[in-house]
Amino acid sequence: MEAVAVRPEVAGTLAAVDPEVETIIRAENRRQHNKIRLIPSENYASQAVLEASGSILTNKYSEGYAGARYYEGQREIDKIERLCVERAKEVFGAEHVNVQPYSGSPANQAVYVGLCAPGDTVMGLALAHGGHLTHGDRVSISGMHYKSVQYGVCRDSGEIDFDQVEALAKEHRPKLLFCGGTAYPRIVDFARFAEIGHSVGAIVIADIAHIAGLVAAGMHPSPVPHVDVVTTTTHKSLRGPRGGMILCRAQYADAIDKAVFPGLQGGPHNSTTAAIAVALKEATSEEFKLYAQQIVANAQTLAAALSVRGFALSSGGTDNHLILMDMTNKGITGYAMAKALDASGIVCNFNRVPFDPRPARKPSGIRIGTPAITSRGFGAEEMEQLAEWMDRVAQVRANKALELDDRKAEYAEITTEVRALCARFPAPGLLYDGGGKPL
Ligand code: DSN
Repeated sequence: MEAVAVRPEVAGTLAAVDPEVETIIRAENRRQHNKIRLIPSENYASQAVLEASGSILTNKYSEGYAGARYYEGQREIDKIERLCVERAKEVFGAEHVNVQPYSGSPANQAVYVGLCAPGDTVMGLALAHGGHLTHGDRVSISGMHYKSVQYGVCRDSGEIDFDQVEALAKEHRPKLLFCGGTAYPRIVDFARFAEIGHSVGAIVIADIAHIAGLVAAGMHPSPVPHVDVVTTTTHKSLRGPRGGMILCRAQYADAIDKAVFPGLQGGPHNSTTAAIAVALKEATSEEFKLYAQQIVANAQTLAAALSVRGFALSSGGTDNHLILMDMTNKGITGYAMAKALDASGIVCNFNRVPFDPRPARKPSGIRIGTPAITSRGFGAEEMEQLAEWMDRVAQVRANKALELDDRKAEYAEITTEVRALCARFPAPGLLYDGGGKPL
């Protein structure tokens, strides 16, 4: 029998079909290996998560929920979604879980759509104090379509100003009270938020996107016993694919599910659902518990090493995976520090610090975190080395006597040292050749 001719662009690998895209992915693979990635919301997903994420489940449409879809052919997809939901319920102890939100912002938007109406009053931590755009910031739909009241942190401690939260809650009686954030280095007192919110009749929502992995591993207190709804992404400290979840009490299940579909979204991304299920399985392992412990240990070691070198840490340190610091006392902006670090092989993001007089595009601070570097095995020794490099970079950037070329030479020297360290720590999920070199 003659072989059936298969069109090469269908049968071929990515490299054969689209070398342009393949080349870019390879370059990003090398970047993720060669750089020290300190953006606290990023990580390295495991090979197993990546496999599920890139699977043929992406070929299927599945509007609706398991057992009640609008398309036929859902036998396997229903199994995947049910498995994912059951694992999420078990990991977080939740009554109901929706695993379909495309990411964290759509998850939060579904809470607004499901649990309040445009024009209602909502409360959240201000973006400039460590909250998220979707917690009521004026440039986000959450601040445009709802009457947003924003609370902040105390100027002296850098911790949530609960007197303000309480006073604003009593004055404005919000329908929704959000807690949690994206640049808050301390334990969030979910019980206190719940007490305040419930005393004024608010539905209380905890956004645990950043700390979901720490909560899963017991390294941060869980909001589930206290609040009504929990939202999260799945790709930060939880180390899954890019996705979102909503956990809620049974009484809100129907409203949340309807808000996600058909309120906001069409078909769920089934390959993502499968990959979330894999990440949740990984999160129950002993190895993951040790990983989460090491994330916090590394962040605290790094915070101490930076403090000793005179860096001004927001709230004085960290309880979690994240450090926020003001570069003003080092004579540079956070923007300048982030660019200088990047030129030295160390990747973070510039960030406003609480009460920052500078604008969001050129703020005073930087935000760093340890989930990704902990995934590749960095420990206490590497944290000391990292603080040393960061100090060198800050000094070089602040030294006005240095010519640009001298500055670049210093950054290049640090980059070489960074690469040498990274070579000793292959990262999960990246592509390497037989000799351990990134492809
Ligand atoms: N972009 C995420 C972060 O970096 O924290 C929040 O959406």
